[in-house]
Amino acid sequence: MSGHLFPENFLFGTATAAYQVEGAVNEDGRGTSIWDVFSHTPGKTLEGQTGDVACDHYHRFRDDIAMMTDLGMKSYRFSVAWPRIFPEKGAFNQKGVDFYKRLLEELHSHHLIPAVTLYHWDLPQWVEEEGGWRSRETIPYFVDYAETMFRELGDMVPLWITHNEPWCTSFLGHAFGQHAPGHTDWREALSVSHHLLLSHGEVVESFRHSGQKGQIGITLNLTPTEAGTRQPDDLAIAQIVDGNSNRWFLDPLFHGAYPEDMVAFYSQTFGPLDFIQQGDLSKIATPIDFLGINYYSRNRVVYDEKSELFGIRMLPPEGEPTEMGWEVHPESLYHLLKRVEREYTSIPLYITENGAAYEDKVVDGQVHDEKRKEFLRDHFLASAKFLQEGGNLKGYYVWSLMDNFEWSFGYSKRFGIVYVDYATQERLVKDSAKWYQQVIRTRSLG
Ligand code: IFM
Repeated sequence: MSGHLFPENFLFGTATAAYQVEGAVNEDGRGTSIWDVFSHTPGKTLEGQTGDVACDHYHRFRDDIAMMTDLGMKSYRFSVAWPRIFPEKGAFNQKGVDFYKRLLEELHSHHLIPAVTLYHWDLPQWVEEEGGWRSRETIPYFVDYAETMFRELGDMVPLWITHNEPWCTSFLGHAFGQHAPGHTDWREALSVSHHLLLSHGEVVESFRHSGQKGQIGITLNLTPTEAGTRQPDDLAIAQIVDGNSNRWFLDPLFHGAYPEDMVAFYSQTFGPLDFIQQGDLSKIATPIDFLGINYYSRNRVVYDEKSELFGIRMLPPEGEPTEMGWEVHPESLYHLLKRVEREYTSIPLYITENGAAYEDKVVDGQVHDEKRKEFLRDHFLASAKFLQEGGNLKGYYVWSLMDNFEWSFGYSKRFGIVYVDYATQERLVKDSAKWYQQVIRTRSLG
């Protein structure tokens, strides 16, 4: 393909999240989040690493924005740390809001368009102590926080994202125990997924009533799932995995109903889903302005009666995986975008995250991250194909602007297109960032 692959107003950017980059966990009145508690609990993260300092973005955001500007970025996706705004129950913290005002003003002065995520996993600990996302009572707290943000920052934010990857909050956090708060109860995880979706719907409703000018959507991590063979058992298990990863979120948001096969499967396995109340589904399906998609890899699965996870066995990746062990499969991004368009919605789509962790080496002050460049090129090509076929894709955020705290993996996985030396906080622009700069400038892939 040659010429301009991306339209002139295409939003090229990078993404980060508060707990992964900000640091400054005890500054300006920030309260404790579930990730502070989790990462400080022995055995929960690699070598006990925490986000206490992270990339020190809280203090270095001006330099980081200057760097994004030099790289020609059009947009920056970041998240607000809820515990900076409401550190304790009923306590509003103006200093927390002021930080995000400074950040937004700096972005505006550099003509960078902000995309702001309200919830990227750092629940205030006081909310967790009242039952966290397991409790329906958390929804009004989230609505209150969101309304505060709309009021305080609304003039400066054109794109709002309610939740980032509710699958992770629900299942990594409450079924697999790998994320905060580290629970291992599937029934709980299902109630969490419902409360997250419902809180999303209520926040969208409230956003509409507020008369805000911006747009609002949600970001899902979607993982295309294929059966390893055409055997009925394998096809059936692939259907369940697809139901859990993708349809459990897409169906209620766009069709106003949970998928029937999954409702049957979950209620047979875990008992009645009585946390779903009359009227909830229509709230969840409140129309949104765009859908954010985070895409990293695909799943291939087979049925294995020995597997304790409902008979699911994941097949190993084909080809060389990334440092996360994830298969590299750009074709699945194209098929995923087509599926969302065919089965769910024609509203604008954004790839709100895509990227790869690879082991990076600094040689003479340079990082020649060929694999990441190739990964990004192939995924950009897949999305360009979707665009050329008339797909409604409006932007693409590479995960991540810079290396950062990769949750339970600590600092061991580097996703950045900018390298961070954690000892000095020095930033080094990797080759992939220089390549991305050319992509943005030429709107083609060279
Ligand atoms: O680092 C995470 C991010 O917080 C959410 N999406 C996936 C990324 C890579 O694992």
